[in-house]
Amino acid sequence: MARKKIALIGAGNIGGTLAHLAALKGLGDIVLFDVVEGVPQGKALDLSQCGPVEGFDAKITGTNDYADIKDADVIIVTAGVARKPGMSRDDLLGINLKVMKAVGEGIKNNAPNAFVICITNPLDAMVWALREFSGLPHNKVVGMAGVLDSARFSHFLAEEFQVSVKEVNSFVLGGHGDTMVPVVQYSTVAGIPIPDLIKQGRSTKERIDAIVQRTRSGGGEIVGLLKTGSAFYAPATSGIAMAEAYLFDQKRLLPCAANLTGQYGVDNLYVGAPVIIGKDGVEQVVEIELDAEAKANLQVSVDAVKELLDACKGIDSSL
Ligand code: TXD
Repeated sequence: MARKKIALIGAGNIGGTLAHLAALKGLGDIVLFDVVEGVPQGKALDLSQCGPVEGFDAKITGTNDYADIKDADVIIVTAGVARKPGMSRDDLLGINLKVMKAVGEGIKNNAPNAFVICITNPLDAMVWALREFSGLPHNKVVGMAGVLDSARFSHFLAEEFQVSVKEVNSFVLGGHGDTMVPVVQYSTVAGIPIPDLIKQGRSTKERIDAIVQRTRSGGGEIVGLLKTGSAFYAPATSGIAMAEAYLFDQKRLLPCAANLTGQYGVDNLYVGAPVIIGKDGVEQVVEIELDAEAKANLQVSVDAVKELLDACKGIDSSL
């Protein structure tokens, strides 16, 4: 069987880490695309030279030409610019919208059958715009945020309860940003819901509330420490988990930014929700019963996403 082809649009911090992980995990041949000349080629050569040490034969190439992503099976998009001091949110939206337009057209013309995972911020707006510009079916375009946000939540919970991360299962829903909704009700340690563990005296509501807050500002905490960029190891790992669910038809139930069609009272909007990912991409959006607090928080998050989309439509009249 021919090797799968993984195209990574954006060869920055996350793009490079995605390529490294995809090669180590033997997911297929890898094409790194970027608008900057030399960077994808240089990273591809460096990564190729891991092959003899790690024992992988994946072909890793760098390019500035969309023709090279032809017939890719999976495309992960991290292309864009980060917000710089003095840049308004709308300035950033305008720049990254243009990037999504170019990427969407590149995908439409070269790899219309791919499963596309968008990581670029502001995530919920960019994944929606990328879907619009590429014209791919909604089930084949998905955004990565919930897997990362849940990983952060789970990491903090494992520390709190002093157990292996393997025992922790957690869910973060809604938009990617300050309004995300870590769902305590459905987060468990070895199947035991967090509220029950609080009742048992293993933690307190105040401590869990603090963890929820730390999860919400998890990206900012890392930016504050790094100063020159944002998190990239865990975002890349999370993107790869989604790619694997598709490539290996794993039917994993993962929180992803997916197009909702009435679920959670949301219609035709990309918002973080639990979805099943398998060989057909997003195969199902799973609705879970939320308590009043989570429901209200999700509404705030959905409203924030809607506001972002309205801003996008104001910037690009073709949307
Ligand atoms: O949970 C999440 N979704 C996220 C999102 C978690 C962490 C970071 N998140 C966002 O991912 C972040 O805010 C950025 O929007 C993306 C990529 O983050 P990364 O850390 O990889 O950014 P870099 O290192 O700046 O890389 C971006 C690359 C860089 O090499 C640019 O030259 C390239 O994107 N770029 C382009 N590539 C292709 N096409 C176009 N038009 C283009 N413009 C810039």
